[in-house]
Amino acid sequence: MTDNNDTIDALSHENRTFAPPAAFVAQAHVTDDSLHSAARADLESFWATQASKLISWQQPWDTVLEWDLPYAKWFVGGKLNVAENCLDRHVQAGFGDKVAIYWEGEPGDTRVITYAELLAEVERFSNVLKGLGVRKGDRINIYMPMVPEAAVAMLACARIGAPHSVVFGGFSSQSLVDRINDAEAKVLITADGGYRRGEVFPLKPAADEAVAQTPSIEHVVVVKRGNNDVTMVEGRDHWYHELMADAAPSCPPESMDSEDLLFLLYTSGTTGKPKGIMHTTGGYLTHVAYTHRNVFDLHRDRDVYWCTADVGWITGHSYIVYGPLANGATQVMYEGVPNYPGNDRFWAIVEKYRVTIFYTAPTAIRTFMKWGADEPSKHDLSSLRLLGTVGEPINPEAWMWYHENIGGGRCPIVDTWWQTETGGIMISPLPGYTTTKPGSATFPLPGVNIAVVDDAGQEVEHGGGYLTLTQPWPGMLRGIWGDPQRFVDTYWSRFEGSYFAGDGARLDDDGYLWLLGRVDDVMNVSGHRISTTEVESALVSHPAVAEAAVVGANDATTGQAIFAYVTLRGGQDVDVSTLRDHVATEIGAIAKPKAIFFTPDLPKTRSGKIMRRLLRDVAEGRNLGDTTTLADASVVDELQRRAAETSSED
Ligand code: 7RM
Repeated sequence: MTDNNDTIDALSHENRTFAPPAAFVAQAHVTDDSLHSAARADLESFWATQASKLISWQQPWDTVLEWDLPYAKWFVGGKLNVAENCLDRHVQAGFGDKVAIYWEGEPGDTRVITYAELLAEVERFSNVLKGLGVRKGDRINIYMPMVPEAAVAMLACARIGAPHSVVFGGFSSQSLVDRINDAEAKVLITADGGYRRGEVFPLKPAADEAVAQTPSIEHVVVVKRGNNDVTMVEGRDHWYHELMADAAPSCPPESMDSEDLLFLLYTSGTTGKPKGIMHTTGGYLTHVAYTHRNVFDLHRDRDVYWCTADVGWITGHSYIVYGPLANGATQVMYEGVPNYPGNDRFWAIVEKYRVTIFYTAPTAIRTFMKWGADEPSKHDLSSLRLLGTVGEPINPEAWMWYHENIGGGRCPIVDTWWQTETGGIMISPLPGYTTTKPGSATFPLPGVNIAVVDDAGQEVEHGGGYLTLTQPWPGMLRGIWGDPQRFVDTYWSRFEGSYFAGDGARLDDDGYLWLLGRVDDVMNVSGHRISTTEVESALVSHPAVAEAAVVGANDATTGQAIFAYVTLRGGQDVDVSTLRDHVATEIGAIAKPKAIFFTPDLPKTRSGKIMRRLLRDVAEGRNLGDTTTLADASVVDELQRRAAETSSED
């Protein structure tokens, strides 16, 4: 099923165990089986309890769940507003002066924003959007650096019932065009630029390029951050601070149906076209609040939480904006990279704000390992009490390094498995209850039901198979924007009656789950999902390229790295760096291939299918297995020769 069964075997036979430390258990929300047994006894009433305990409803629901596979509706008939849950109710409960966001700019500038201040800003910006003609149901695009205004924009959209579609600031203008046009967004919220690795990266010029090709966009709102030169188009473009200065201060939250669309978030699938994943209101908010509270053991009166994701990804949506704010958390938000001005920036931030809960990606941890344990040891990290990871499998070595060098041996680690589509965490330890094993995401959370199945869909009790979700859950995607058939085909057709996650998984003898990565043509580079087809399309769109095949090869730091094999059109010539830049222009810098090999032919089967396994073997420097099904075996010799002499670039 996967190419690296040896690694997988080694991984899932890891037998060190870590019971929750007594000091942690003594204060934890969850220390026993009670949530699990409640969920097992009655799934719907379990989730209904969470929804009424954690969320404020303007009107109660009539029905907890309507399940017409694969269409779920949660808390049907219930009314609520997400922004009201994240802001107003905390202020009304007397927490207006509590810090919501400690924001740290990359250059070292800071802002401290209380719940009352955040609410005031969101109310004003809600009125700004209304003033630009935005009405309930209109889609809004957001293309921003990691500044508080990104969260303000999302919450203002939620307040007035206008679904947002955030596009990661590292994506190209072409990616922005595709996403805006697919959603037919009316307004684009962006910034002049943001800070990254000590320099301003401009966003507005990319936004301008995009908006030239997006007929639905009527207005562009620009936050001033980078102070870089920008062109403002009269009548279309507006400075955020100017609009805010004139906006009315109060804006009542719109009453939203539990199943109204809250946001779209585009994610890569196995084709060249990203999918607009649809998330709705009541179920999503319940799921992220429940998981944020219990997986991170949030105690809002004393914790300082920090998730290092970008708001452009689902982790930023669920565990920077909606989950933490719904729970009234105090959190750190950081604008820049981990190595500016030095390799210890994250640890300086942990020390400065006395961060207690820290959530990051395995790729970051492996990078910190490379930088050495001296970096964290320059700082007092004793405030930390819980560590989390997300985005890709974490290897036991990285887990142990994190545990020892960041967690000081005292912090439980929650390895959280979930997806853009699941909305929130699905598989994770409960830190006050679950005994962990380094590298295993352990067990499904209470309220989540999974099965590992074989090719025929039969449940596997021990060993490897495909990860499926067997019951609906509140945060689940409700569809793919504009493409209902693709929703059914992608997730609900492979295994009858279950959601297919696209991941391989293995159950060890103790029933622990080991996530093994994607089983489809989706790569995972530094925790970011990138489709092989998307990169291939980008390469082929260059006039010199005839054909391209892209694979994700194992990489010690980034999990996978993108390797591309390219054949050129007759008489054409192009160099590697031009092609890499071309991919960055088409998709974004994160999709730049690490290596590009030019080859006169691609290895194909007799039926014309590109042999990806073989290309991965070449990329990973392995001996090639059976090549007898190849149409032309000499292609392979040539490939290996070229791979051996081409050294990969940065
Ligand atoms: C949250 C997020 C989803 C894909 C998923 C997996 C991989 C995520 C883990 C993981 C092993 C984990 N959303 N993945 N978390 N693999 N262990 N704890 O990352 O939509 O961008 O990606 O990421 O392959 O299908 S995502």
